Amino acid sequence: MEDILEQITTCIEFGKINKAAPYPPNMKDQDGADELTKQALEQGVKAETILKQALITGMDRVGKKFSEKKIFIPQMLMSAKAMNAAIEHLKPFFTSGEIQRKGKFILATVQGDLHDIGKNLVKMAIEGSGWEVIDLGTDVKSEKIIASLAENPDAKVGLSALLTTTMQNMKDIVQNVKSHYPHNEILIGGAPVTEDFRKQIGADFYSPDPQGAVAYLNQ
Ligand code: B1M
Repeated sequence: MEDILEQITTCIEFGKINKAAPYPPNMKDQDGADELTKQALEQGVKAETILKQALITGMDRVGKKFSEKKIFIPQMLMSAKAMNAAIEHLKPFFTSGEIQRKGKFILATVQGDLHDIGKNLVKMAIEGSGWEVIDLGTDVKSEKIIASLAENPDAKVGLSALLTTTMQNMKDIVQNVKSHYPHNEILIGGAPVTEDFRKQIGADFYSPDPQGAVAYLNQ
């Protein structure tokens, strides 16, 4: 069992999606996260064990290397795709409740902003660490977040902004959401966002990268 879990972890770490995928070249023609996850389930390995001991471990390695600038966005996207391929096999177990999620995380790119690559990376990392992510998409107004919180009152909220102009919208959203839900934590990020800005607008946590957000949520 240890062996197949380590093989899956390696696939996530290096972005090997499936056997047909040519990337990474040194793993050509080998089974990827897709086939190995299916095989592990067929061998009777529990879905939760695969999630925690293989997938999350792989994503932790990816996040660490990304933070240390040993890998970059393209590699991280390949790992995210490999993770998605594996997660597809685990979905029925999430739905049945066999795998317990750590909590819910509402994620959005703020009003006026259409950039979603960073948000999607944050989504992958947080989902990969065992949280249920409610992705509200891009150009999201505070009303939509408040409506989502009404349905998911224990959820934490994550906001992404890429434009200096939409940072103002981030401020308005944080203040509006906090006026309705003062106890729900709000995490913020995005290229122009800083720790100083977080303090100014009253958000709870700022992270420059997805891994920091994961570490904060899991602490
Ligand atoms: Co636009 N764009 N763009 N763009 N774009 C930037 C951001 C810009 C810096 C380019 C430039 O001028 N050098 C500039 C902003 C300038 C400014 O505000 N100071 C800019 C502009 C001006 C614009 C338009 C206004 C251009 C125009 O139409 N005149 C327009 C705006 C549209 C809109 O949003 N309303 C626009 C449009 C676009 C495209 C649609 C073409 C495309 C977006 C496609 C998409 O996202 N689906 C695009 C792109 C690709 C970029 C650049 C080139 C790349 C952005 C990106 O994806 N980076 C960008 C220049 C650049 O950054 N080099 C640029 C990679 C991504 C992984 O990084 O999102 O920062 P990032 O996410 C990081 C971290 O910030 C963090 O994790 C991620 C991984 O480390 N993070 C979080 C992000 N969110 C987080 C949340 C967290 C925690 C961490 O907790 C919740």
